[in-house]
Amino acid sequence: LGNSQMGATIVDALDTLYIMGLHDEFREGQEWIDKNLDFSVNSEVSVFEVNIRFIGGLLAAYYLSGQEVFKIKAVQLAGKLLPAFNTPTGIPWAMVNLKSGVGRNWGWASAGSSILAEFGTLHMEFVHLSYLTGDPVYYNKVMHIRKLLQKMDRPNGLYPNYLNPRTGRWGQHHTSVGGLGDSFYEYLLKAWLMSDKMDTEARKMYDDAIEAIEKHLVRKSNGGLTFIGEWKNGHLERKMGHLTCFAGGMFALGADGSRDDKAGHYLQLGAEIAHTCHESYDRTTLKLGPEAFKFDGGVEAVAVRQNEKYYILRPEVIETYWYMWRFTHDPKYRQWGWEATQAIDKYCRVSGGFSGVKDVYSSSPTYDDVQQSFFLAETLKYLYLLFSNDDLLPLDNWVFNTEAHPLPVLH
Ligand code: DMJ
Repeated sequence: LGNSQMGATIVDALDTLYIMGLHDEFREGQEWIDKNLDFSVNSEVSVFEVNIRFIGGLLAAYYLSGQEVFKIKAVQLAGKLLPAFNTPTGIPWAMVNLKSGVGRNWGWASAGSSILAEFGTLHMEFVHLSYLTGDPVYYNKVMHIRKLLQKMDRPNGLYPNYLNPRTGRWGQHHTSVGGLGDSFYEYLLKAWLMSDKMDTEARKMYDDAIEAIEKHLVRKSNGGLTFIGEWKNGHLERKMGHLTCFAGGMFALGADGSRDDKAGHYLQLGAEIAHTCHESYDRTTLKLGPEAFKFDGGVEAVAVRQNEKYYILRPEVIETYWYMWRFTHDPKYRQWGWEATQAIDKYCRVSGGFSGVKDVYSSSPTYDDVQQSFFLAETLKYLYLLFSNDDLLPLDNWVFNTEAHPLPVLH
């Protein structure tokens, strides 16, 4: 999140404080933002991360509390991101310097490509920015991205994770519902929901995308666990990331309104993904899920490589429990959420907060000494909602951005 003091944890946690009724702490955060949050810094930031954590966080805080300062800061910050769209195609750079406006991409991303989950996860926030300011510039930027994607051929109907912003061509043919792809699919569905189901173009793109995903990426393991693998140049890698576990909730959220009235099917698919992800937690020593797990050569829902055994306080599995709870009220989802709560409290709590752990299979785990801002924005919020009544942020009126910041449906 850049090399200057941006206060990510304060901004990301604001709406969680508000929802939990921690109003004194919320006011302290507001005061800090009012006095200290300054975006004219010489810092290179990720357009995607700043959008989902800062703009999403500020917009949600504004909608919940009505305090103008949050709206003003969100709009100021969005203005600083706009130079990232100055590319030959209008597909934004991954990174932008907040002061100079100079953008660039990562060299590792298929020879300097932009990433699907990054440029495809701006829509909700940008639509709200145009709605709040009356300035179409934000809306036009994200609709331009959509139009460009619609015109492109997709190998096997799948969206590759990389797109070159200079040439407008796909990079490496790698498709995933986990990292690099994930929230692009989520935002197609949520664009439709957020528009009060008027944006049928987004719904169609979502339906087309998940049909191809189900055909090519969703499989059942020998032990009967449904998983979502990764597609790499025509080959299916039988590995699923913790990040991919959000898809259980997405399938459930998209069940209503699905093509050919397959609501029951998608709710069932959501339940199967939730079950698989719960197994990935249950098969560890700490009862916390690894970053990635395999379904290969007798291995089922277990991490194989040492560098995939960590848990960094991620929310996706709990997010899926919460959506499944809202749609089914099956008590097992609260039970699973409680198991995760106890494990986090037991193994991740440290004197200054909570920390990620390096190996969920070790009985004496070491800490990574980081409390990710999404722990307060997402993990604790979804847990809180899981044990709250459905009338707290009803899904008919609110759509959560990919960082769990609730934005109102635009009726
Ligand atoms: C969060 O910043 C968001 O949920 C994002 O979509 C994916 N990664 C993290 C949480 O794991």
